[in-house]
Amino acid sequence: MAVLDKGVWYPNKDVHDLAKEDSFHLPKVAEADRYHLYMSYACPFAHRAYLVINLLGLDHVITTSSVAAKRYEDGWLFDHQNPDEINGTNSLVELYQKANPNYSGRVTVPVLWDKKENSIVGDDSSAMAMELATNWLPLAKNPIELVPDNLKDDITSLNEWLHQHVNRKVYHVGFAINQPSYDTASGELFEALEQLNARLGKSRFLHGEEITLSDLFLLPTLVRFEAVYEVHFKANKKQLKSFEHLYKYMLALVAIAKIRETIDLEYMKVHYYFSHRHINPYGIVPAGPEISW
Ligand SMILES: N[C@@H](CCC(=O)N[C@@H](CS)C(=O)NCC(=O)O)C(=O)O
Repeated sequence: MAVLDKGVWYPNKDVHDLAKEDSFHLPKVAEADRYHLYMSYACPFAHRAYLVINLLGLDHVITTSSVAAKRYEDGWLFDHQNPDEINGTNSLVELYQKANPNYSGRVTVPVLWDKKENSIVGDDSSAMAMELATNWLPLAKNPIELVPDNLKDDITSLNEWLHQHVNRKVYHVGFAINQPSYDTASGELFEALEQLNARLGKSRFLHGEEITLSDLFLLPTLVRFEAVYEVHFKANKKQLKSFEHLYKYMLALVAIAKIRETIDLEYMKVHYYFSHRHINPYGIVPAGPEISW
């Protein structure tokens, strides 16, 4: 793990070794032309916030940009293709240091940047996606109610379940360092996928016939599955394609143009295979698989 400790970068220090961990507070009020979302096309957590912005048509009020695909010991970087046009920094570490020179904690995407206060106001994707989908709805060009009042509690609890059993679980499978932990994580992940497949056999989306925020939590993991998780993370107890309802559901979602344009499979592959040298020592990026969607 890599962290900043009182403003100093440690590429190999664990967050649990920090004396304090700083957090940020999301703005209470939506405001146009004030915030910028730093994300990575590879990150399934950042993808949640990016999906909400793009699908709801909030892109005219919040600008977004990605960090570079290749990650080294310095953490997330910016480059010519993916520059930091807001602050002109070279890395996300620099951005966190600029926001708080004494910051302690992980340096992660997504980051919501306040251009007025010159500071970070959020780095928790769950809270950020919920905030954007609700408080920002009046500013949306395409105001889909992703969190209807009567479903808010169900959506919040399913999002948490998806986070633990699916979104993070693939990392437990991929980063397992012994056979029993791999077996356990893989068993739990595929059990969760079975449950979701059964659920989607009964309704079009996770909470019924309309898309909700929970679908935007599940989708980021599904779209990375074939290109990355099945091979790089050995999450191949079964192929995603064999989950009939889950796969059809993914295809229906990626057929929506505003969703499809948030997905960059080539970038994802470069990020994961090149950057995780502990599980892919030579950083070779595979040629396949061919993905037709
Ligand atoms: N708090 C975060 C965690 C997001 C996260 O884990 N992002 C990963 C990329 S997928 C990251 O930036 N990791 C860098 C690190 O942990 O040093 C969230 O928004 O859910």
